Amino acid sequence: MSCKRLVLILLCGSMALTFLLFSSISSDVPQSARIVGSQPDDSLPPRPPAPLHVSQETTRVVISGPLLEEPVGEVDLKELAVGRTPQDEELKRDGYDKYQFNGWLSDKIGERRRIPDTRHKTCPSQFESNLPKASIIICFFNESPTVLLRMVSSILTRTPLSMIEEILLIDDSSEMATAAAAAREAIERREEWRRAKISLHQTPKNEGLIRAKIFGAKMAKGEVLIFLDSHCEVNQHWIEPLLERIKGDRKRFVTPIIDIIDSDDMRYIGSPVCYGGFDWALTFKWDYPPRSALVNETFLISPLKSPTMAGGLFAVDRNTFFEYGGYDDGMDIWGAENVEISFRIWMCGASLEVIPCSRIGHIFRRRRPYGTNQDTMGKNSLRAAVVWLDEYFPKFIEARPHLAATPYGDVTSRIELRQRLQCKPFRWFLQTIYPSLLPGNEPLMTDLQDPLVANEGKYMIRMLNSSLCAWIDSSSSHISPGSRLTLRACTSHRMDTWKWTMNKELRNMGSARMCLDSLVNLSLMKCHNQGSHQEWHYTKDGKIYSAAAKKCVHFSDGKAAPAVMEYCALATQFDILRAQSEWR
Ligand code: UD2
Ligand code: MN
Repeated sequence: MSCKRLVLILLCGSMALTFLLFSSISSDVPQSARIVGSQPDDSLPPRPPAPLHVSQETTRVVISGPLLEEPVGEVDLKELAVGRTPQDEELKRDGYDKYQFNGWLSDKIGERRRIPDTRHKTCPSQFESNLPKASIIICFFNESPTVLLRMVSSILTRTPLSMIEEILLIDDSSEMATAAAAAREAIERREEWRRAKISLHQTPKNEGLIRAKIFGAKMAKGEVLIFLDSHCEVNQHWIEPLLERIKGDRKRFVTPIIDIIDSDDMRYIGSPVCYGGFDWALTFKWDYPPRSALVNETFLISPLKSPTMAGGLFAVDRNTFFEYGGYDDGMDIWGAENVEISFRIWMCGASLEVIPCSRIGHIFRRRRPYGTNQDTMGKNSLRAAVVWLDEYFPKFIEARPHLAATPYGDVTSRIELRQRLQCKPFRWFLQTIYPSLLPGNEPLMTDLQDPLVANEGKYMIRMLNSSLCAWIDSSSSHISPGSRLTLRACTSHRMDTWKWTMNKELRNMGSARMCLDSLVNLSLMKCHNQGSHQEWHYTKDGKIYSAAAKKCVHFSDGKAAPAVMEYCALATQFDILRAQSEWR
């Protein structure tokens, strides 16, 4: 899923407060998860168990509160991230090797933490009563034990018990036994785990995440199934809006907004509102709503139809899931099942939505730490293409020519499923649900017609006392996400020219859909129209400041190296000049 890099961004603002480890909890934490760098305060009295909210709407007493109380105080991530000994450095490398994220830091954070509430301020806090109960299914393979424990704690802290039927932890026959061992121990020793009916199961052999999810779904008893990746933390009221939408219509598949847990510093960062798309290679991508849609604030809290889903996190009525064909069990390890289920949902008469007021953080990693020697994504997407693309199949082969002769196994039962459900043609899907992929329609240029943007000034960004300007270093004339900000002698070329929009974005004129973004390496990302890491301020002393990153744009080495984010006191100064462009 290439979306992970794109799943851009929003705020983060974590003030360092004291890190409190509840003695009642830490006593059960495996050694590896104990705090090493900072001093846990053992003198704190044990905390009382979380009070349960008892409502008496009916004659029955309904226990509806979460099982654990919100942790007090925030973790000082910066402090924890400091490695003090050579051993720390080795453990850090080891963490990355095993998990492709900072597993060492996760161990130091421990089992519970506060995270910022990233929901829009107008998201509701009152919900319908009698929401259906969910089986939460978490499949894992070689997961970090502390990441998994923290995830389960986040669920126990932010989910009313009355909405949890059970939590199924599915160990997909991991090579490393540590996460399963930590889960087993927690189930044995912790009352909350038993009260939430948490159980651990193992597939007979490593099946890959698709068959592991089917394995979990088949044993689930809840009215609703909720699938989650094993490296998530759920946010305030994440579950209620999902269950409400399913209660309102049993044929809705619903997904939260996937916030970002930074794989290096473990910060929890809100994501902008966006929905799923794809390209002809059947690779998932994120699409952002046009600015015109954002004028109305209710847009940011209303359910949004989404052509595809990212795959990892969604909720659906259990019967609907199976009626609509679950997953294709001929798909291996990783990839494309999310796009396949999305086509199936829409074409066969169900619907798929993003629910902006439900937020779950997920660790997006640069690479997967498993199965990297086989292209299962290729084979899986070929299966999806054969079953669903109809006359558009050649478009897929054009995008993935090397798959033309790849064996993809037997898809008879999936074609029969399509016939049995009387699903609509792919042409209908394109015309009705995802027209931007139709020839002639791409790319979505709605923003360019936006009158706000049209009237905004175009500028050159020149380093103070120099004739060097910031531009986008791109070897071809094509600008792509990830292109870095660099200096060169000022010209009036498009790529040296920036539109500083009303939203305070810096849109590069080489591609007006690309914005300067401070989240990853100070590079260009698709504009998401929602400020945050794409919001830039010009300070009185000539610095270009990102409030989301709390840092400024800096060129440490003149023309030689791309820009980085730096503390503003140390950052480069610029003149902002009106562009004298000879083009329109
Ligand atoms: C995304 C999805 C993921 C899946 C995938 C495409 C999100 C946040 N994640 O990739 O759920 O749809 O796209 O296939 O949208 N796992 C197993 N057995 C294995 C390998 C992995 O159970 O053999 C687990 C793994 O531990 C994790 C989950 O499956 O909990 C998803 O795997 P991932 O995190 O590597 O996938 P991700 O987030 O890159
Ligand atoms: Mn994942």
